[in-house]
Amino acid sequence: MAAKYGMHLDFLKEEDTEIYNAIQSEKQRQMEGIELIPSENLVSQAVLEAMGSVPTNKYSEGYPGKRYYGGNEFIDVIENLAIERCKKLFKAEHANVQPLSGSPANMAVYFAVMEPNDTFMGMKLTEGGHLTHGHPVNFSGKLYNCVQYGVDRKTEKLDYDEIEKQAKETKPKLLLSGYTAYPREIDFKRFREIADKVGAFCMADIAHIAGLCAAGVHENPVPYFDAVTTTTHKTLRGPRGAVIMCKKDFAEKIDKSVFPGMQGGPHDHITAAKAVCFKEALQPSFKDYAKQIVKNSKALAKELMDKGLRIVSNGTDNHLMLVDVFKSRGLSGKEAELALEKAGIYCNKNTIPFDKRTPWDPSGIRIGTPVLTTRGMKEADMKEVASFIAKALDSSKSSSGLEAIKNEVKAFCINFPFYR
Ligand code: DSN
Repeated sequence: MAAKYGMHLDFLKEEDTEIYNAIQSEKQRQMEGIELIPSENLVSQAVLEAMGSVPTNKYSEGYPGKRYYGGNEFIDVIENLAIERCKKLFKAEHANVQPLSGSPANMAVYFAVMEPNDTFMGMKLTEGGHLTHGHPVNFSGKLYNCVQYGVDRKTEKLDYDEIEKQAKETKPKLLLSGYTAYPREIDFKRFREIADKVGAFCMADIAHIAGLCAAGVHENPVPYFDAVTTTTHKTLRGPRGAVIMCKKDFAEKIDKSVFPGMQGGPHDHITAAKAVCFKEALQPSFKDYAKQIVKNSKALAKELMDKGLRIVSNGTDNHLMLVDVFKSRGLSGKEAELALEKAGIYCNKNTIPFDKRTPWDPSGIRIGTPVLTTRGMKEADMKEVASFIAKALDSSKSSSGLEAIKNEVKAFCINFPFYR
């Protein structure tokens, strides 16, 4: 089977062999391994080319039609295309495509609608939230009075009645629905209702599930939330970066919060790549891709459960799942991550709800299917992937056993080429 895309690095090869070699080795690692980190993906050649192009040379502080530098005629074309495509894809009233990444995107929204010490509500990091959702070591937990919600101890799923109760008690100025390690579908309508009941600004961070929302596979909160942030490089399959979408009423404040409030010159080559990514996600084939991500994820969860591995909340509705390796195999998340890595299978250690272990060496691992689906794998292939995972976990103490699995993984991956 032929690879889908090539990489053209001829000048780099001539000029800087060390970096060229490291990039080639990284490409080989990506192609020869099973990539299960659910926040990663493989971008198309068109996205790669846009990222490696000359808009990187330009300064363009400001917004289309109102820049602080000359010579932005074509950068305006690029940014306007990115904005219009983003709005179309997510049915957004307004889009800011300049945030450099997810954390600054969240920060820009907080800065636009809250004052220091205001109260906001977000999900606990250890139960599926993100650092920027109010963790004490992060600016969000330091600057604001953070009320953290979690999952129900028994179901390991969100308990919307409990969230409503907490919101009524604490009266947050902003209610955030956002997750990096939550495997279930979100009831965004219920979040909106809760926010309305307590008069909170209603925000979502859909970084992980943006591709699913854009494709209509999961509900898209953009049309009725006040503001929604997302990174562009996860299920959305674009360049590293982020966008903020919001109601027209908040557009000016949020734009000002991004620039001049926080950021300087936008990364125009990345804006170009975001525009390409949105165009790709608007194609009918992207809907099939997003559906297949979820089909693969459900198939993988079932196969792993059949092998006696406990999956948090007993399954998944989206692109990811949490495997309780400590309970199922007596391995810590760190030990499991390392064993899998030695077998050419990549994941990240992750806390599971109510974890008694530390985030540095927790009880679980987080795995997902966006990359495998991009490579063309289907449900039947998840059987193989699950076998490799289980075998590697069971061989965690045997270097030669893990090395042998790595060779099998490589032979399997050759059937799903992507970059030449
Ligand atoms: N680091 C990202 C993730 O892996 O989920 C979130 O920002």
